[in-house]
Amino acid sequence: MIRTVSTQAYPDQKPGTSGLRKKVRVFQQPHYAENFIQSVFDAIEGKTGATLVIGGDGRFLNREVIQVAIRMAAANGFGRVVVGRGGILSTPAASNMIRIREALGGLVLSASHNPGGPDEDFGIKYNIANGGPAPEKVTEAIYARTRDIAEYRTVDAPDIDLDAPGEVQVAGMAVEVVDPVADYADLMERLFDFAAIAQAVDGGFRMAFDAMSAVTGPYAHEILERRLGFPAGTVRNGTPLPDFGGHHPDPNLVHAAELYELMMGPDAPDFGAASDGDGDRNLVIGRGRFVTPSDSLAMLAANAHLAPGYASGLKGIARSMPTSAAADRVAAELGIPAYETPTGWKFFGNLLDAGMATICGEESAGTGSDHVREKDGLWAVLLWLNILAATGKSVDQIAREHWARFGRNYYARHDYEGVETERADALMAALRASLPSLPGRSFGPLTVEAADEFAYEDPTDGSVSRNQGSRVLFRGGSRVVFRLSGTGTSGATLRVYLERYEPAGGDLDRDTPDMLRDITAAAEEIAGIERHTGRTAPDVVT
Ligand code: G16
Repeated sequence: MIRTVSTQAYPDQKPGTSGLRKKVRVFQQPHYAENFIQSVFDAIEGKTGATLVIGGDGRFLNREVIQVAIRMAAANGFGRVVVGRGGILSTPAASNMIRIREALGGLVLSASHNPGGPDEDFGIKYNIANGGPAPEKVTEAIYARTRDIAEYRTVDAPDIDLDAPGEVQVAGMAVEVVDPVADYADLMERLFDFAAIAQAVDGGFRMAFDAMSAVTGPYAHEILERRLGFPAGTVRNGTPLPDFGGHHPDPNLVHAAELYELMMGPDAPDFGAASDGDGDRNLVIGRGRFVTPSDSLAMLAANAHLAPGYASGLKGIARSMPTSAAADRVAAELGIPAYETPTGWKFFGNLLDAGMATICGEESAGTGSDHVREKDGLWAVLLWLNILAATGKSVDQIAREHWARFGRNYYARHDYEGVETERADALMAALRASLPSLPGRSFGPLTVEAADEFAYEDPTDGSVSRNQGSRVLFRGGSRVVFRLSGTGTSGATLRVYLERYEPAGGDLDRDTPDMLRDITAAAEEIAGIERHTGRTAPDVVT
């Protein structure tokens, strides 16, 4: 019954910031997906009889790879596969499913916010038993296996009907097709005060949610419209499409421009939000007020106690290094620890498991908590809704009051996309080499206080991750961080993170580009972006 298929290793299957992400055409090479899935199975122990969760964001190739993965799971000894109906599971819902089904792990098929379709992107990520992305030691073992794989195991069995809920057998392994939404929606209902939000809706509170034709559509319809009573039409682009309707399912001001226009316009509803391809990112905009992801983390942390799930307070707050320090100020005031990790949600898992942190967030539009082990777009939206309902305040009011209390971290990220890899590497190498000489030097009105290459020692297991971005800290709390993205699929993306701290009582409601002008100029001078890349301006500013 089990068939062993000979294969040849591919040299390019190194998982990035979040799993293996490549063009669909790359995944369509013979045995490409099979090699990676077998390498995952070979790198993990305890498969015999275990449960595996499989689901994805519905993008092009999702269903095909799920069928492949089911057959391979049967051949590799799993006892049960739990798969979302239609092949759908948002990333946070997959994380929840792994936890509640006590699965060994899960395959999450997604390239997140990257576009989908035959010429676009696909991805496979392995999550471990805590529901979170595999830590580096696991992804390194997977990568090592991809380098010398010579065969994979599968069974001869027909495709299962992914749209028929219920249980079937595949070569002696049970496959359960489950409702992808219900368990997740129930979890949200336990964490948040749905009655208070529903009452606000009754009182005329209005919102717009853009699901970007991606995975959160069914979740948002169920939670926002059915359970909370927002009128039909609140959820826009709510049907997941294999190519996301040709759009880029990235909830930022560039790709969710329509929502932004609406929220800044005369007929803006009270609250606007969007989520990405796989449902783990969020964008939050109040009427006339955009909230940066870094600020959103800080404001959510400062007000989380208003939601029933967090009424007893937070144990700690964790953020990725390039995320602004706004959350640290909240942690200091709450008297709880603040952690600074490398970019990548996988670094939060140990802190959450150890009960050291409750809320985590990243500048890349990700926020979440210990309810699952992934960032969670709708969770962030619901916590905002809970806070707005409990306080009766607007987003703008919450933001202004927050800055008046903690000061404001003006923040922007400049992305230079599709840069030739060698040029980007040369820029980073030159920058790294220059770091020791920077302290004491001035760039316009700014003087460098410290400059280093960020390294992280995990406080729970002592593992060390080096080369996680170059940071230049200026006197007074401003800084610039440079790193190359680990999620792109063509060339290199240079990310430049700019931050300026303005203390309480200072200029708290100014234009961000104005406030960051000096730092932006210093970043160019320090890294020679134009000299190395030929680019005079970023492609995306978020
Ligand atoms: C992934 C990771 C995040 C990370 C983001 C950007 O998000 O899970 O932790 O912040 O990529 O990473 P990079 O700067 O390396 O491109 P997602 O939503 O793409 O899974």
